[in-house]
Amino acid sequence: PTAVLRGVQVWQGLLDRPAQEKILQDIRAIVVAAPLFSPMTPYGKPMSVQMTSAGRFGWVSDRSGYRYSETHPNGKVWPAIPSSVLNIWEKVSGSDRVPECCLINLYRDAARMGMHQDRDEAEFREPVVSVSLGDEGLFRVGNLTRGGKTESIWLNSGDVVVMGGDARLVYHGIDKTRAGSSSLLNGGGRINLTLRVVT
Ligand code: MD3
Ligand code: FE
Repeated sequence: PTAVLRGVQVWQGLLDRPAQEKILQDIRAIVVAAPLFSPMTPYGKPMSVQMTSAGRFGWVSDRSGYRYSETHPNGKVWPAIPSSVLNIWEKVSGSDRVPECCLINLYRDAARMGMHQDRDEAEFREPVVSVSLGDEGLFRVGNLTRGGKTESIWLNSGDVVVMGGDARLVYHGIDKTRAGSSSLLNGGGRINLTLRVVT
């Protein structure tokens, strides 16, 4: 990694522009089959980030809460995770397993993601791998419990982040994105992919 924040490994510039464009092309096909949606929080307010997934499981949220589901809210199974994305997992995860979910987050305008833990997966010994595409996003890493000091880093298009070991359960979020900082996405915005083992 080129940077480590509280055990979170950041591989800056891992993906060159052609690799980013290939992944984006694959993501576009996924979004046609599994349209983006704004998940409803249990409080009844939609999240500012739009989401969809690929893989055996996708992440959904509705009045009954957050959970992994084998189907999109439209009732269909999720598209497969493309090899362009699986290749990244193989390179950096150090895991013997295959990812079962590729969550796709789209940040447009003032979308952000508040500080949270990822703990809906059954196996915390497996890492989470994240891929940033498009506009820069200000990523914040905290602690194993809510509150306390935090560290931040701007994630650029092509950066890959690995959360494994003790870092797997740290609080983290995206405070904001920098509009116009990348020309990758038509219409601007930031896409983040997270690869996870769920079961
Ligand atoms: C640290 N996504 O989807 S990616 C998420 O950029 C999520 O969309 C953010 O947090 C985004 O849950 C941040 C980096 C990331 C992802 C998962 C983690 C950092 C993590 C899990 C544990 C610790
Ligand atoms: Fe997260």
